[in-house]
Amino acid sequence: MPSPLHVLQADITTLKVDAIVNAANSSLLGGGGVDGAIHRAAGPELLQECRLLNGCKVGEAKLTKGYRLPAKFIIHTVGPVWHGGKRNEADLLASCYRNSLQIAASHGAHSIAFPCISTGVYGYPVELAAQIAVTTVNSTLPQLDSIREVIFCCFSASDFAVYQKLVDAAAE
Ligand code: AR6
Repeated sequence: MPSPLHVLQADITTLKVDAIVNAANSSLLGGGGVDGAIHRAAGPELLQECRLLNGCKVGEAKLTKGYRLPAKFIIHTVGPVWHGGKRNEADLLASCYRNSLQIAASHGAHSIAFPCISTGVYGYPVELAAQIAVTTVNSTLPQLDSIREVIFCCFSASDFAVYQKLVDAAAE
């Protein structure tokens, strides 16, 4: 069976998938990085819907429509800020991936794309974050029948290389 895991170097706002994941902050009212790019591309209706969600805790996920994006849904999750690894960052980051997949599956999504959550402004080392991303997706997918494709959408060539190596190793 072909692996459901794929790695791309792309702007996540351009992907034609059922759901893209946003690396948001707990206000869910927008910000910089991928969050800013998603709000700009989706249009102002996204902020209106986000205002009704009452924010989101670290490690949890909430779903909105995709509005002007090619993606049908946006799943907003809040990654942990990196404090050196001793403040439960790994568990919280794993929860982001698990909860995002679960909410996507509960809305019937077949394909989902993740950015490298927490590895920008929030400072999580990309190698450590990528290991958690790949391991958590691999362990969660068998419980979720609807999801057939998971894309790790990397912005930089160096992030792409990190993920590609891990995904290749996981497929062996
Ligand atoms: N497509 C894909 N990936 C992107 C894009 C894009 N268009 N733009 C940036 N990235 P960050 P965080 C990558 O900082 O660390 C926001 O202000 C980026 O290169 O967006 O979770 C929120 O509101 C990096 O690899 O998210 C929060 O306050 C990855 O996305 C805070 O930043 C994540 O970087 C969240 O910080």
